[in-house]
Amino acid sequence: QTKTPTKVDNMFQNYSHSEIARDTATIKNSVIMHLTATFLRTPTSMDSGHAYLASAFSVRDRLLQRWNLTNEFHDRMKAKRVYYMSLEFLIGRTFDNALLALDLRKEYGQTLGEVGFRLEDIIDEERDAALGNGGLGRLAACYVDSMACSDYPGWGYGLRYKYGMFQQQIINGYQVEVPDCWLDSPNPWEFPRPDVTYPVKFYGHLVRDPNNDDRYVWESNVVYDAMAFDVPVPGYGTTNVGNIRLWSCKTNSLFDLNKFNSGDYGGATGGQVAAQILTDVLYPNDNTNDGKELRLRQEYLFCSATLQDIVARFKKTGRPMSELPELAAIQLNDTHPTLGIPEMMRILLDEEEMSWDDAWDVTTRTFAFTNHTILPEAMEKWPVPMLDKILPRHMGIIYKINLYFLQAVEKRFPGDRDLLRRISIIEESNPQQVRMAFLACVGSHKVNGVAAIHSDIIKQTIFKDFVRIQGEDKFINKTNGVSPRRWMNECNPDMSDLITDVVGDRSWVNDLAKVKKLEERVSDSDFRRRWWDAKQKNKQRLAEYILTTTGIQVNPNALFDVQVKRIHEYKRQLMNILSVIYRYHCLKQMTPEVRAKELHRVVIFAGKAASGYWVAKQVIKLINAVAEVVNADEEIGDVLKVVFIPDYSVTAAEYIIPASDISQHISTAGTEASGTSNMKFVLNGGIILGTVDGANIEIGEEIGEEQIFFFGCLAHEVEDFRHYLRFNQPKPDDALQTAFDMIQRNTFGDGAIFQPLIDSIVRGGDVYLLSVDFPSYIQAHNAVEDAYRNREEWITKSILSVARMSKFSSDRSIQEYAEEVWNIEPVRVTSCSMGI
Ligand code: CJB
Repeated sequence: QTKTPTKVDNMFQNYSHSEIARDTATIKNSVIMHLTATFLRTPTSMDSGHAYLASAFSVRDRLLQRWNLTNEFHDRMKAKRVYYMSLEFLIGRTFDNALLALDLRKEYGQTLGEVGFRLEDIIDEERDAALGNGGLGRLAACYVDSMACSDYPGWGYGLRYKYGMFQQQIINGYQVEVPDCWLDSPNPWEFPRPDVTYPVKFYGHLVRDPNNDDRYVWESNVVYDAMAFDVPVPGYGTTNVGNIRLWSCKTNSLFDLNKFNSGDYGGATGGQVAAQILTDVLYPNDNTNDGKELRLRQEYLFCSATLQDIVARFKKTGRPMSELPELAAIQLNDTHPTLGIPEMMRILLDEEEMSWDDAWDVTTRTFAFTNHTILPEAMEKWPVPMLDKILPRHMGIIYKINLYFLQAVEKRFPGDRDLLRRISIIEESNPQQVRMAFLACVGSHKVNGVAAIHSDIIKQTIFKDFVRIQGEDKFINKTNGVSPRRWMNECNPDMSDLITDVVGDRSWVNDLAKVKKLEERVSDSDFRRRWWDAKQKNKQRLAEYILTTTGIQVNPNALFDVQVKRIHEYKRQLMNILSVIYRYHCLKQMTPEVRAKELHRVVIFAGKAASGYWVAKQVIKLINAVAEVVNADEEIGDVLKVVFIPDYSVTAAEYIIPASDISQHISTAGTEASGTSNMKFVLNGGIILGTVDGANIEIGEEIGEEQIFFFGCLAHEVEDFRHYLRFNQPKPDDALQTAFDMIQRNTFGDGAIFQPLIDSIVRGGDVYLLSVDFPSYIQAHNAVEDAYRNREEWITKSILSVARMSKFSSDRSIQEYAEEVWNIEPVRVTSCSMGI
């Protein structure tokens, strides 16, 4: 269908045809324009902070032009969109990413050079957008990146936390949390949209429609406004620009002038404070649920604003609500946005006046749900009284969803009371609890895990009954992936240039299958040397980073052995540091001559512990205590160094990951749903030392078992070991016992403070099976050393690994979701395909 162009269309067409200016004169003008007009500075008074801001705003202008085109185009094409709902987006920095996507890095480097700055220093001025805890939030960021780069019409939806993930300082070896005031300086990467604001209600009471049992009016005086901020997501190699829409609570209308006039200044602003708190801070919990009322309100504010926005956009098409699933797919990133399901039902029933059955049909065809963990402590449950008080309408809807679901099950499996109790969305505890994973499952047409083993495990455990009731086909696997843009091209320029040489151009960045070509060069000695040199350069860069952040000098020629991730008992950083203690012991036993022949090793840790997670914080203290003693031991010198890099972040990861020789992914089998840093390390030529868990397994399948060091018990053995250890004392082997003894003999300061860590193994049932896996872990370490000593063999492993890793691009994951879950197609935006 074509329509007669209007004047406005013609204007837009001209605008859309205007290509992004690339000449340095224009770029320089735009930087100076922002410097002077946006920041009231002059070129002579420009510092690097303002050089960053002015450059970033000038890049943003170019992105926004494409952003407008993309969204206008998708609207015109009536493209089906996917909405990725996530309480977390761990974006990191955007400037360098945008420069690479727009292919303007060289031009900006030159422009900045002309006014006396190095691009690298300017890039370093940017603060991370750390709106997430760890893997789950970073996955969301990689997924919107892939949607943008693969031309899928998709948006992320999230919250604009005023304080992101806390900054971690290490004081006296302990973690100290400092608020992350990331919005203190101007943020070029967000675009406020005061016109996109929705009211979100809380509390109140319900008035039933006298003519319809399924319809209510929800009356409440507690209404907050959620306002949109759009974060552009640069597509690489395409004009498509994606979007993350983040909600922030607006407080202006909540100022109480009457109270102010009567002198009650606190009261006048009280409403504002209460509202603002909703989007103030990211809960710093990874893989745990602490059930706080404020978190529930956060989740609802997010879901309500998002659903209202999606419905409003759909209604602009003029199509009946029953067709919503043809234009919108909604993916729930874990259970955190599950209230979207009852919220959708509320809108369809109470506002759109649909029947229950029609509304339920639309809802279940629109939503799909990703589970990211089976750890019991992470399962979201909300007490019924709390939900009922805050969201009375939703509680009623959830009851009814549950009632109809249980009735249907009872019909198919008559008389199975135990089955009904097991699958009920309402847990019959005191108080009753709403099981969010079950609600998400019942309200979705597809449920997926994030790696093959994890998807199998959820079918055998939490969703076992649901598989029987709802059919195998509903439960699928979507193995995670990571963005090659950020996690190769951006963070590892030297290796990326090498790959580009082999492939012939840089198209592998959007089509990772092309890295397969590296295999052809595995015997090319010149190529192998350059491959090794690139890794050495990255190690040198990390050594400098370590020196600046910790003051510790490390030798870049040593083996870099890295474990960076959230600190959690199931990830077993404790097992790692205990093995370091044992290594230290062994080194101390050697004569200087023997010791001199030992492989030099730098053991690098980084990661944050949730503020309330005492055990995890003690592990950080132990690592730092060991580091202090080992690093100061002159006898040991460079043979062993231990480093805890503070304040792990996306940006820190971009320094650390390309520099690893070996990285550790050593969760107890069956506990790490997937892991994604394992993929990043291998994509950067590092080798994995890991358990048979999560995506490690599929990585091993892809790259070949010679390229990965596996150890430890298998997932199906875990239950038996745990059962045994509940009733029997664990039997630490000599190595583990030696590590305990050293701690208890106060080798690393007062051993008493670490006794609870030892007790968690010897008295607490050793839930994470450290005593079981320790012997094979030590053996695996020895195998790693032997392999690393053979440099040629090691280089071969490294090249072959990267060559065989294309499965782990998030582009592959997103394509699978698009085809099997969302039913959406790529829509390539070209300026001349505007169809005007
Ligand atoms: N994950 O980061 C989190 N937070 C949670 O609350 C639950 C799970 C992680 O999600 C990643 C992305 O799927 C997984 O790779 C990782 O194994 C899992 O722990």
